[in-house]
Amino acid sequence: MAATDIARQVGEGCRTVPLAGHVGFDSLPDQLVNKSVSQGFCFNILCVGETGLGKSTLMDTLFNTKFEGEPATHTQPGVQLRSNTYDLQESNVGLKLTIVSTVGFGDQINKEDSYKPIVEFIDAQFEAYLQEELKIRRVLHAYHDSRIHACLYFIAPTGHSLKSLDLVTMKKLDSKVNIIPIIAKSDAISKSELTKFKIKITSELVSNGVQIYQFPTDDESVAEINGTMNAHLPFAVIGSTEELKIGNKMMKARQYPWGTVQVENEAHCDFVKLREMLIRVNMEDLREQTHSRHYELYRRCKLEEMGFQDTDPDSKPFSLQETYEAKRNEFLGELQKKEEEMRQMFVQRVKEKEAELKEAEKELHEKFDRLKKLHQDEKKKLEDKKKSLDDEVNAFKQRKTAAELLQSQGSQAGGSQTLKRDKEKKNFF
Ligand SMILES: Nc1nc2c(ncn2[C@@H]2O[C@H](COP(=O)(O)OP(=O)(O)O)[C@@H](O)[C@H]2O)c(=O)[nH]1
Ligand SMILES: [Mg+2]
Repeated sequence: MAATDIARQVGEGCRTVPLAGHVGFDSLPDQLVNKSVSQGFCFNILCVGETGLGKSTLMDTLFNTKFEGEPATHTQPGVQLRSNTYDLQESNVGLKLTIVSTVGFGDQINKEDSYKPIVEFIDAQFEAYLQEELKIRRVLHAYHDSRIHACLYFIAPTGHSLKSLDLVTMKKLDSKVNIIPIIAKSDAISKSELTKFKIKITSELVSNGVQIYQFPTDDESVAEINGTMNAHLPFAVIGSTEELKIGNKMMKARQYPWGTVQVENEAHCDFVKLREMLIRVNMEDLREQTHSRHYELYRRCKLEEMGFQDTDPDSKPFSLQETYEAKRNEFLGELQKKEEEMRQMFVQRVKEKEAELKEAEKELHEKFDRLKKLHQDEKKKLEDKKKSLDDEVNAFKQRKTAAELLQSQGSQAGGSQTLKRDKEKKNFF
C-alpha cells in the first residue's frame, strides 16, 4: 500500500464505521490489565527527613508490615541513602517496593551540602535507566526500574516555619522528583497551631518557588477527591505499628497518659489521606509523572550535553547519524588542532635549544681563543727568557774558555809570570 493511501485512511478524513456485530477489540483494556498484572509493578519511595522524625515507622504503618532495619544514629559524618527492596503481594497483584531513606540527614553542624547525596542518588537512578535505554540490546521489560516515584519530605512539627535546610533541599529536588511534603509526628502539635503551620508552610513554599507534586485533576473520576486533597497539603501524619483495642476494634494508635491518638482516624491526623493519595489513587500517576516529566527532563539535558539535538541551527530535523558525523568531525578537527599546536610547540622548543647550544658553543670558542692567546704570550715570554739565559750561558762559556786559555799560557810562562797573571785575573773579575 502506498504511503498516500495510509495517510488518507488514518488522516483527518478518517471515517467512523459502525460494526454489525461483536468483534472483540473491546477486550483490549482487559488484555492490558492481565499483562500488567502478570508482569507486576514497581514503586519507589524516597523518605527525606531528619533522623528520628518517624520515617521508618510511617513506612511500616503505610504498608502494614514491619520492614527490617536498625534505627539510624545521630552520629553519621554525612548524609547517606539506604535503599531496601521488598516483594509485596496483595490479592493477585505483585509490587516490588523500594524504600530509600536518608540516613544522617540534618545531623551535621554544617548542613550546606546535605542535599547533594540525595540529588546524586536520584540522578544515578535516571542515568542507569538512560544507559539501559541507549543499549542496542535493551531489556526494559525485565529491567528493575529504580527511579524515585515519590519523595515524602518529612517536616519537623515545630509549629514555626520551614527550616532553611528544608527549603534548600526541596528546591534542589523539585525538578527531579514528585515531592509530597508531610508534617511528621503531628501529634506533637495542637489543632489550631497545625492549621497555622500548614498555611505558613504553603506560603513559604510558594514564595520560594518550590514546586510540590499536585494530585492530578484532569481525570474526571478522581478530579474531585484530588482537588480536595491538594488543599490539605502538607499532610499532617502520625505513625505507629502498635495496635490498641479501641471500642471492640483493634486499631493502630499511640497511647499517652492523657489519651490515645488513632493513626487512621481522620479527625486525629491526615494519615488516611496520605495513604489514599499515595497508594490507592495516584500511584500510577506518580509513576507516569516520573517517567514523562522528571526523567524526560533529565534525558533531554543529558543528551543535549552529549551533543545530540533534534534540529540543526536552521530548525531542520537533525538525525542521530548527522549528530554522530558532526560530533566526529568536531572531534577530528580538535584533534588536528591539538596535533598542530604540539608540532608548533616542538619546533619552537627545538629552535630554543639550538639557540642555547649555539650560544654555548660561541662562549666555548671565545674561551678557547682567550686561553690560546694566553698560552702564546706565556710561551713567548718563556722563549725570550730562555734566549737571554742561552746568551748568558754562551757569554759565560766564552769567558771560561778565555780564562782557561790564559791559565794554560800562564803555566807555560813560569812563576815570574804568576804575579802578572794574578793581576790580570783581578782585572778580569
Ligand atoms: N510522637 C510520635 N512519635 C513517633 C511517630 N512516629 C514515630 N515515632 C517515634 O519516633 C522515634 C523514631 O522513629 P523512626 O521511625 O525510627 O525515625 P526515622 O529515624 O526517621 O526512621 C521512634 O521512637 C518512634 O516510635 C509519631 O507519629 N509521633
Ligand atoms: Mg529510620
